Amino acid sequence: MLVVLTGGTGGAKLVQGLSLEINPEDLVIVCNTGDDFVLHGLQISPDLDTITYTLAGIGDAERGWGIKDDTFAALEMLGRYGGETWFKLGDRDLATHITRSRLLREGVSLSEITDRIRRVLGVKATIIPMSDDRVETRLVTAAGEISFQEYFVKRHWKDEVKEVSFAGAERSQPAPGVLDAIRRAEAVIVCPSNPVTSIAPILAVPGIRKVLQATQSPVVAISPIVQRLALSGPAHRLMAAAGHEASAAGVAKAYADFLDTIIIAPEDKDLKERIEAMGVETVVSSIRMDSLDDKRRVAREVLASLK
Ligand code: FO1
Repeated sequence: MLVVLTGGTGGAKLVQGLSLEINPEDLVIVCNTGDDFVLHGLQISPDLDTITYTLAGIGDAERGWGIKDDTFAALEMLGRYGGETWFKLGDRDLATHITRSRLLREGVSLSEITDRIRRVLGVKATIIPMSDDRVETRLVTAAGEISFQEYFVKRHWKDEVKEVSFAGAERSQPAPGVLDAIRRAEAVIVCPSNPVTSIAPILAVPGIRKVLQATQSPVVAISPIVQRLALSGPAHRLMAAAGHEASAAGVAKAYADFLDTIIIAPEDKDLKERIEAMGVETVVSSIRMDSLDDKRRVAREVLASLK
């Protein structure tokens, strides 16, 4: 069994590749929920949904989020009522948020709801939120403190970020099964997700970092940064805000206390020596995942690095 730590879009590409290269029943995916928020009175969990829809084969691969061929009639009507329309919730996607919100109100945990949704959608891999408790990624900007989705979607990651924090993390507990899965895993894979807003929230849940440090099994990460730029999104800017160098070496350093191997892009091969001096084995390989073939090839590269 392999454990995968992931956020949404970037991580979903590797998760999809892995699910096609090994038996998906052997995958336990621990997913960031720091991006979760409430909109229209509904509990939205973007990363859980992106991973679930991708593995169910209904995700919109081009956008990287939502359901393919979804329509937006409800959103248009919500706008007419004066509701917020900056976060594009599709009609079919809304059914997921309505169901999740109803079950949460009935007292069902987020991890149980996530498991029910993935089973209904025919996903064979196990998907677990990092925690059933509310942990919220907050960003301090010149415009004040805002949530991740306000920063990312509403304000198009234009603000300069001074600080990133995870409200509620210190009181949170890992969701049932997370620590045990990491302890029993043959290997742990850290996806090429944003180290600051996708992976750091997972690591901020008490206990998770400690079991990663303690495991004897290999832990491998794929750099989400190539030549100081994120493969997608604002990871390079947020790395600097969180006090890390915005490079594959900065990613290796952020994870060095539990990481055995990092896979970096050929453009960054000059960083290999510096990263290996941190005690992290460095594999140089193409890590861009634009096509399904790329996703499978990177997945095979990750699996080969575990041997
Ligand atoms: N990202 C956007 O850039 N714009 C959107 O309107 C948007 C809507 C959306 C709806 C449902 C969902 O599950 C995800 C959605 N995302 C959207 C993606 C999301 O904001 C981010 O990709 C993740 O939170 C980052 O991992």
